[in-house]
Amino acid sequence: MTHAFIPYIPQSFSEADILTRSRAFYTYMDQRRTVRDFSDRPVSLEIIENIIKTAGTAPSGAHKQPWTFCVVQDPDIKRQIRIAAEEEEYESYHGRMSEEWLQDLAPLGTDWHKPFLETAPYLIVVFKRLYEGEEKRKNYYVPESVGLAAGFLLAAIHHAGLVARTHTPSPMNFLQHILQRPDNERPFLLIPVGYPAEGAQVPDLRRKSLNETMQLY
Ligand code: IYR
Repeated sequence: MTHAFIPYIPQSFSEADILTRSRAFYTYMDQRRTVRDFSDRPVSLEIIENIIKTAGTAPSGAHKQPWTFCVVQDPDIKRQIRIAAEEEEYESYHGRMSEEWLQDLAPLGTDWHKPFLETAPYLIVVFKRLYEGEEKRKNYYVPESVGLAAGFLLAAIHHAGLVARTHTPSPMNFLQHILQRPDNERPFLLIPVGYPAEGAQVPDLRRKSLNETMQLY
């Protein structure tokens, strides 16, 4: 069975406009920052729904769309997640992470405390889906697909005017249990979303230059 094929309706910008748009989008995306201090200011659910719909426009292996976005707004569930994440993170920062890893993280000032898991109005927990249905139909390129969707999600959050961070408690199977997810799902990323706290600070990072990241052949 093939899909019905329909004409692709191309965008029709002039070349000059394409150049301007590419510059403007870069400048806008370059302002995105991982923010670790959140305000508890509420955000309407419709905004989160639009952001997740945007994430769902990402390409995926065989168009299987192997992702589930769990949106947590319930304070009790957020608290359970914070407690479990901090337990794991405490262990990670006190022995599970190598000296080299801790040294690499030191400039960012992170530690095992994760208050944003309760402060942010929403936690989006991204799950990857390994297979589908009773017959366990396979999904393909799952980490690539879900990684792309998570990238679209972060871009949509920034575009909407909100902030996020990617949190990767390790191990993070507690998310599977707290959110009672089925066997075919595995936690992929935990992304708190909201407004930045007043006076929130970010490290003064420098991004690699084009010379360092692009090779022209
Ligand atoms: N998962 C921990 C540690 C951590 C690891 C990396 I790599 C980071 O870029 C930042 C943090 C945490 O979320 O704090």
